[in-house]
Amino acid sequence: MDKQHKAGFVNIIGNPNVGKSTLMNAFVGEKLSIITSKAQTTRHRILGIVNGDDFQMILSDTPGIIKPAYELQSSMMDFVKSAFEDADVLLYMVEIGEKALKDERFFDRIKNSKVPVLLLLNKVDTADQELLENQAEYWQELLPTVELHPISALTNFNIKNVFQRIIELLPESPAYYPKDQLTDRPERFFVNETIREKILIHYKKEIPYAVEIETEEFLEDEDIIRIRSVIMVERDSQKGIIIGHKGSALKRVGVEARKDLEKFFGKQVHIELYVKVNKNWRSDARQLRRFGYNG
Ligand code: GDP
Ligand code: K
Ligand code: MG
Repeated sequence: MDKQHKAGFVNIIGNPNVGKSTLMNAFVGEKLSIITSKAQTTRHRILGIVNGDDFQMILSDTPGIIKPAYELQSSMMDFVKSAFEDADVLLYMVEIGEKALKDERFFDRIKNSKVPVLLLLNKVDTADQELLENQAEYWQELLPTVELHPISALTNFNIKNVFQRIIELLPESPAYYPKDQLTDRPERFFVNETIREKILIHYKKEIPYAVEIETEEFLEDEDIIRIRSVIMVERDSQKGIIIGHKGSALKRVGVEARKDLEKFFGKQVHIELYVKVNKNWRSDARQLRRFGYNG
């Protein structure tokens, strides 16, 4: 091998629903991050790792840029802050039609970033040529020093070029993780996120934001994985809604999560779900840490 090995951390930031998870998945080529049409799905810092013979790209999909309103969200802001600190390349993603943030501090951060920033204008598949040109001009005027790339994470438009450009920008470094490792999160985390995705799809919006999931058991046998997960809610009334009439709603979550997990692990999965009331998990800082928000 003549070429030097490159490796580094690539952080994707941007508002909810601009397509960060979709881009990460396009890069990684595996469904490691949770994608839904509702905002604020990705509350954790998830890493996907893309390996080549002479590179390793470690991607993190940070939550959206959200103003701190209560503790959970301020913990999310910490992730956004750290995106500027531990990245080797920063991807600032915006979507067609999006107006720039009014937050001057954020814009100054982008302009003064010591880390190279690529501005990714996503969802160009939804725009005609004129709109695309307008949008590109708009962003280029706001951030003249930042390299702009129009992309479509969904249809893979310009994804290869951006990928190559990121590799160019990565520093020379040995790999940080073993090359056969797809994610640094344990299987339980993936189980939790899969269950949470089903809850996001099937319940009205106040429910998903009131739940937290913990997988208490993950036992892998030769041909079956046995999983037991608890869905934590804040109130008894929410418990009732989650369970549904004669358990039908909870059953649907379990069946759909099982199907996804069987696909992902390539094995038969048995999943047992139950619901527990745990008042105020949201504002309890210790609880937040336990669920992984602070580290
Ligand atoms: P995130 O919140 O930034 O992680 O956004 P997601 O990746 O979850 O995407 C939010 C929604 O936008 C989903 O419905 C995606 O399918 C959709 N989306 C993402 N990228 C594109 C794109 O390039 N074109 C179109 N038309 N939709 C996209
Ligand atoms: K989302
Ligand atoms: Mg996301």
